[in-house]
Amino acid sequence: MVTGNNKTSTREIKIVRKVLDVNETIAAQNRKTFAGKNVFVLNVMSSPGSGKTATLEKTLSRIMPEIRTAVIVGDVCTSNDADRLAVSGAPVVQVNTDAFGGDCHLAAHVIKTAVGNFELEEIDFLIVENLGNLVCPAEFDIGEDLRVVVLSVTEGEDKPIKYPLMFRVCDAALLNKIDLLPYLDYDKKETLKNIRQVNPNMPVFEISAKTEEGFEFWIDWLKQNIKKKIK
Ligand SMILES: Nc1nc2c(ncn2[C@@H]2O[C@H](COP(=O)(O)OP(=O)(O)OP(=O)(O)O)[C@@H](O)[C@H]2O)c(=O)[nH]1
Ligand SMILES: [Mg+2]
Repeated sequence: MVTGNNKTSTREIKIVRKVLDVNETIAAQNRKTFAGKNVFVLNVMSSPGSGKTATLEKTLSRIMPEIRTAVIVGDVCTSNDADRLAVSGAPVVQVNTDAFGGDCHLAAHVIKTAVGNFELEEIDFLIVENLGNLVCPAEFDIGEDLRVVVLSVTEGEDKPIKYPLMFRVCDAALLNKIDLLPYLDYDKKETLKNIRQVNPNMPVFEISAKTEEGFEFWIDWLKQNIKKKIK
């Protein structure tokens, strides 16, 4: 449904465009900075609670200390996720968007500021755990090299076709919580069909962040991508 007069709509669209244009400019600067310092950047996105932090806890334990990794994690409030991820020994910066209006995503300028907390020369790999949201984070380039979406089996089969942009912009999907499959009425084939409808060539890794089933394939793929950039 469209409400309001045309003038209002035009103004709103122009403002949104300007915000995204500014974001693109800063994202390009970030990308240049990361390339200059030889840092590979991963943006992890999903709806709230699908298992981003749990997946990253297990991922960090498999790649560190071989790959020198740092993490930026975004939430509206709390440092819960930073506390969990810091157990790995990786330097972690928590961003709380409550301080600037409760944004539902991490924008490029926020990443630019947060990165100032790290010595980039001492890092090969930067992981960004975005805010739990299947819409906004997909619209904001942060200067990353790789994007993954975590989708848990408890979210239903239709999320890829309800929130197609997220699945269009990501390079891979992690289908998480597969340890719960025996207890659910869940049609995995239908989910995979819906992912393929939006992004036909997207790799899908079926994983459990609880049991670590399927992690070897996800970690191999991730390492291959990191090694393409980091010499
Ligand atoms: N059974 C099962 N539970 C999981 C799995 N992965 C995550 N969980 C649980 O799901 C809940 C949410 O996990 P988180 O890792 O906090 O999810 P998140 O996506 O980081 O959540 P936000 O950062 O709040 O968006 C926790 O209770 C986890 O223990 C899994 O593979 N299997
Ligand atoms: Mg989390």
